[in-house]
This record gives sequence, structure tokens and C-alpha cells, in this order.
Amino acid sequence: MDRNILQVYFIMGSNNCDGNPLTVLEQALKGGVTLFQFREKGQDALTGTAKKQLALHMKELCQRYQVPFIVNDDIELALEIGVDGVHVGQEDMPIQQVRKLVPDHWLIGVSATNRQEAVQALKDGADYIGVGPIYATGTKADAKQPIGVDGVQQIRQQVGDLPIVAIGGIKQAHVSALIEAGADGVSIISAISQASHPEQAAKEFSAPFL
Ligand code: FQP
Ligand code: MG
Repeated sequence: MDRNILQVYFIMGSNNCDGNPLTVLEQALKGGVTLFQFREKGQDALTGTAKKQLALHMKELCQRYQVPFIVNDDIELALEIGVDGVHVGQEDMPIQQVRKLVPDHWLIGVSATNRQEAVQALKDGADYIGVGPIYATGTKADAKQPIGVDGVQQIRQQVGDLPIVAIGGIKQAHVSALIEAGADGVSIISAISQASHPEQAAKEFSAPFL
């Protein structure tokens, strides 16, 4: 894969924003996010048809901005609507099983919270790993202990040139240190979805990569 798509990796579901999620997503796309993950889970998350409809609208928006569209956790939905990739964590469907189900060209991302999980994801053929949480986050109730910038550096040393995106509590000011530690990009939910100006927030995350 082209590791540059990980630079500003925006993740969102309907419950991550106060206003219309499609408006927020379009603002983020205008601001230059490079990859999008649909993550519809947690309190008040949509299910069934409503979830699928929102996913379809978001996919269409991403296509318009030529940004790849990834689905979190829900392989069945991803196969139903056709996407560019899926993201699975340590408690989700194992990557070998995902590979058998999805088209060859789809990206498969795997979460890693430590070196051991990162090395395993590499062996299992992940296209990229999401490494974190870097800092404490309020978005994910079951998040593990933060690993900090040092955690990224240690994982980078173990996985060679496997594409890495850092995730968890990341703000604009953290980006350059994370790149220096070996991350190819940063994943953001609330710092864009809850921003008063999501487009501006996305632009600020992109700046260190220009
Ligand atoms: N990294 C990334 C990415 N995306 C994610 N969704 C996660 C990590 C977390 O299964 P998981 O994945 O541990 O929790 P959840 O399904 O609640 O998100 F690399 F894409 F930034
Ligand atoms: Mg998951």
C-alpha cells in the first residue's frame, strides 16, 4: 500500500459529532484528510439499515474526494456495500479469516497496543497497524494504558517498514514528534469531529506532512 494515505487518518461514527455526521465528514475531506474509517459503535450508535445507509452516504462522499473508505469491525457490512478496506482489533475477527472473506486488493488494518501484538500483526500480513493509545482518550471506553511516543518508537524498531498509524488522544501539537518516532501518520476522531471548524482542524493535522 501507499503509506502516505495514513498521514491524516480520520475515524468517525454518528455519535462522535454533535451535528450532521455527513457535514462533518465533508468538512474533514475538504480539510485534506487522507483516509477515512467508518466506526459506528458505542452509545447511541446506529445499527441495521440506518447504519448501512449512513455508511453508503459516507462512502459516496469519500469517493467524491478520492479518499479510501475503511470499515471498522463489521466485515459483513463492508462486504455488503463494497469498500477499500477493513480495520480489526485484537478482539475482532482474526486477520487470516478476514483475508479469506474479502477481495485481495482490500487493505486490512490491525490494532496493536504493544510490541508483541505488532510483531504478530506483521507476521499475519496486516497492511498497516494502528498503534496506541498514545495518550489517554475519552472516545473509547475500553482503551488500554497509553504507550506514549516511546511506545511508537519501540514498535517501529520491531516491525521494519510496516506502515504504522498512531492513535489515541492525538492533538495537532503531537504530530511531528510521532512522525519522528516512526509513525507514518496519525488517526484522529474527536480532535476533528468535535472541532468547531473540522475543516480547519483537518488542515492543521495535514500541515506537518507538507
Ligand atoms: N487503530 C485504528 C487505526 N483504528 C481502530 N479502530 C483501532 C486502532 C482500535 O478493535 P479496536 O481498534 O481495538 O477497537 P474499536 O473497534 O473499538 O475501534 F489504525 F485505523 F487508526
Ligand atoms: Mg475493533
